[in-house]
Amino acid sequence: MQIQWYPGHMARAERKIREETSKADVIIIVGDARAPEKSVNADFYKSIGNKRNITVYNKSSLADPKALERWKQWYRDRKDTVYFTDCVTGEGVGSVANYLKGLKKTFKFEREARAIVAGIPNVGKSLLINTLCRRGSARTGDIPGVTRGTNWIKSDEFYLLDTPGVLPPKFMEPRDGVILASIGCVKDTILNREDLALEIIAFLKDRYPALLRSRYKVEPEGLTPLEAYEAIAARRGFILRGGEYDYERCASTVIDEFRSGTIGKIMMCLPEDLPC
Ligand SMILES: Nc1nc2c(ncn2[C@@H]2O[C@H](COP(=O)(O)OP(=O)(O)OP(=O)(O)O)[C@@H](O)[C@H]2O)c(=O)[nH]1
Ligand SMILES: [Mg+2]
Repeated sequence: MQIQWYPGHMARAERKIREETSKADVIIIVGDARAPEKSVNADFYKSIGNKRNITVYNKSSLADPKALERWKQWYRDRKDTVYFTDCVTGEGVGSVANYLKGLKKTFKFEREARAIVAGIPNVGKSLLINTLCRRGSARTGDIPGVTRGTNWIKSDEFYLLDTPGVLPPKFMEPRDGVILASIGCVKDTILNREDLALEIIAFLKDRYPALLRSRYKVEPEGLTPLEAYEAIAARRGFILRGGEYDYERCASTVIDEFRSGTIGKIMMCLPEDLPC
């Protein structure tokens, strides 16, 4: 599947973040807990220089708990401090708040800690800010590209900068684009939704066949991904007047249900999938 996007507005957003860096004490890099390592634009943060940073993987309630535990162990083994949060359940958000409050004490700031909240699109940066600040100041929404400019949001305890999502100028591996599109970090207008649905079904068939069975009552064993796609369309009655499958409607259903966790909790990649 080919994914292309116009990097102009991403480059502008990167520039804005760079401009604000000197005003901040720390950068909070937000990724998606369903794709650790793959959902952070590591090269960009390295290029900012020596700025203190922490990584927060959000939406942890949508992640496969067993696989998530393996990632947590992987980070513990590497002695990397990584936070896993969920803004809907509130899990882990208090730990990030404590870290920020601790900065003020540790460094004896006379003012509240200031953090830039940055990351790829749609991972929940703005909702994380609202949850941390206990207010609804930052605009949120379930499509990538909701936040357009940078905006400092103040609470009594810290200042947080909301920033637009930034994707890397190119993916390390072609599969990375599919991973990020599957979890909703790439605008749907720049990809083919039917191709994406097929990729999602192939992934589920490979890693989570039980979810295809339980959600769509389709037995994927022995079916190609396309046959499984058509079986889902048939099960759901997505048939056009001439008897053709309604591939488009089926794609929308599969993509939406996958991203929202309606199909089930998933993990897009495991530590052993990383290139050595
Ligand atoms: N289940 C779940 N949904 C979340 C969580 N955090 C955010 N969301 C939802 O994910 C969508 C994106 O959230 P935003 O906060 O707008 O994401 P963003 O990273 O600021 O997105 P851009 O500004 O477009 O880059 C919204 O529909 C949120 O309600 C979370 O922890 N769990
Ligand atoms: Mg936002």
